[in-house]
Amino acid sequence: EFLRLFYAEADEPGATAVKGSAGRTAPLEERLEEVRDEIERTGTYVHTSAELAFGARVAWRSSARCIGRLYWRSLHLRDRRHVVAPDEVAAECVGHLDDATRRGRIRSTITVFAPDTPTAPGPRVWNEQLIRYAGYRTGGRVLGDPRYVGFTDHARSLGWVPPSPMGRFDVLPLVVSGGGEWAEKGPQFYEVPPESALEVELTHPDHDWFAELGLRWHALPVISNMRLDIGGVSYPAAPFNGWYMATEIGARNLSDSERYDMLSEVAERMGLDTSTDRTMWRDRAAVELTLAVQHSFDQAGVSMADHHGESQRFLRHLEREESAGRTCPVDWSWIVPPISGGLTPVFHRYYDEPSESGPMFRMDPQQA
Ligand code: HEM
Ligand code: NRG
Repeated sequence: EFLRLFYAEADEPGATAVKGSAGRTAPLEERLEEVRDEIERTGTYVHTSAELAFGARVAWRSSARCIGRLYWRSLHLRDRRHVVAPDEVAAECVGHLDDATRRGRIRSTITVFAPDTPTAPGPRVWNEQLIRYAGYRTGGRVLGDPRYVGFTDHARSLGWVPPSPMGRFDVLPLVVSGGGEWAEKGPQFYEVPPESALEVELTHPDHDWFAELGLRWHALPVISNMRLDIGGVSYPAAPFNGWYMATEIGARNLSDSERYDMLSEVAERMGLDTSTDRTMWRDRAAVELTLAVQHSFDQAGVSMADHHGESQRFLRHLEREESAGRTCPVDWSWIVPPISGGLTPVFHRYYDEPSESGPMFRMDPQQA
């Protein structure tokens, strides 16, 4: 099914970008024969680099929760299928950060490590994202990101020592287990070099006091705990990134009561009446927080989408997919932004339901 899709789309006009630079490809029937034969002999088969790049791009195109899919053809592939040793996996993850960040001119990038095979598992990255902040339980409260209290404990049990003094934005180490012969060894931790984790300090365009909150966020969202499945081959480690949309940080990570929970502090600094929900102090604070995120990233020259522009681009993507004769799976509850939903065009319609076939990213039950 995958190979037929690859060959069908590679023959479409404008598809050279999809096919990659591998040049001449064997005709479909020849390739199918070759793959059947390889599976007979080895129990699996090896994708050509053009197939891998296409598969990764189609996995992005199929991600029903992603609003950023218009540029799915531009995903940059780092083919690291030969890498299984944990030291090298960690080094390549840092290489990914450097290649993708480009001092703020972010490039959508995926690094694909060795797949699972019938004889050996591929390597694994246990972090949810390559850059995340530690959470420390201190008495009844949490310092840092409460979402990562469990992961932080795990890293410490492996020997990781937090910075002293501990802070609200301490970058967690990478936790990696190797593939192949390394698989037995169990996970090891690796510090992320500070110069590879670009961060933006948050300020507000109108409120000078905002900087005093001491908030910041990392520039690059690199999801590293999703498995990439292409044509029956499963890649357990395939970290990928695009860039942030401001609402993800402003209206969720810094606002959610289970995360940094900043709304009441922001509202109080704004001088709002927080004694009743009916003053809508939460709503007003969430907008200002998101505005501060957008403003700060823009000032720092770090790529970032806004929910209005990205919603429009997403509808263009839907039109294009329709013109290409494809359905586009969409999960409404993830696509509609967490603030001002009804002010964006993605709110006001229904979509095709997500399907479970073709290349895709999926949450690993072991890591979910
Ligand atoms: C989810 C935006 C690039 C795959 C999302 C979400 C947003 C988003 C806002 C929802 C996140 C949430 O609510 O927590 C963007 C933007 C991109 C981009 C602005 C800029 C280029 C990519 C790329 C890939 C990708 C390059 C893969 C190659 C996904 C997947 C999810 C997702 C798999 C669902 C994650 C989950 O289930 O937790 N994206 N994205 N996105 N995106 Fe994108
Ligand atoms: N909300 C998460 C990130 C999820 C994916 N978002 C992206 N992906 N923009 C957070 O860290 O806030 N991407 O590949 O660009």
